[in-house]
Amino acid sequence: MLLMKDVIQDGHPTLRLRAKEVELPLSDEDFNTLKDMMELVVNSQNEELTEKYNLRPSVGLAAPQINISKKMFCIVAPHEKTGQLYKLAVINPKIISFSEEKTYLGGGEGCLSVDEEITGLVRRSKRIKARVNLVNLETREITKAVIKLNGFPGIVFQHEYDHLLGVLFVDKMEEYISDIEPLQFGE
Ligand code: UDB
Ligand code: ZN
Repeated sequence: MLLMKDVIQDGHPTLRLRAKEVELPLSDEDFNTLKDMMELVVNSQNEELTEKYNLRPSVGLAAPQINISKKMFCIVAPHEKTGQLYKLAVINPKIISFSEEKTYLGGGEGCLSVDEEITGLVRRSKRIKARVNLVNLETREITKAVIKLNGFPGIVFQHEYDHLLGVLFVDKMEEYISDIEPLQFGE
């Protein structure tokens, strides 16, 4: 079982690498890694388990954050408008379009790989379109798809995608943003 101690921190060189493509068909090792990553994120949203294991309530995790420099991540994030939960295990994603229109998380972004006290405002595209391989973690099935995301799941996707490029939110954060509207939760 993965724990927060397995999540490497800013300063570790792996976080700055460009992650490598995952070879398909998926190896048992890579499948198990992705499954373990999803387990950590899901567990981190369970109040009992966050207390028991001292987890930070998380909405996504990329493989480089557990010191595996491969293009994989998982997301478990609610849409701020509909409440719909976006649960994705993704391999070899490629964002093929970023909307011109930008937004940012009003409360700022943090990162499991950055000191808990540090948050910052990060400009993100309002909508993205990505080519992905989606992994069904129950059946091990892989589906190629083109997905469109907006709102909070779109922001999480862009944040995790940046990890695969060796980019952290601290590289992009701005002190003030006043030319675009923030994305707000629960309104
Ligand atoms: C997170 N959680 O998991 F606005 F329902 C962050 C941490 C670093 C604070 C744990 C988070 O943003 N939760 C959240 C925010 C909301 C509404 C809500 C839950 N990450 C994941 C990460 O570091 N992945 O690499 C950081 C997020 C910042 C923006 C997107 C990902
Ligand atoms: Zn992060």
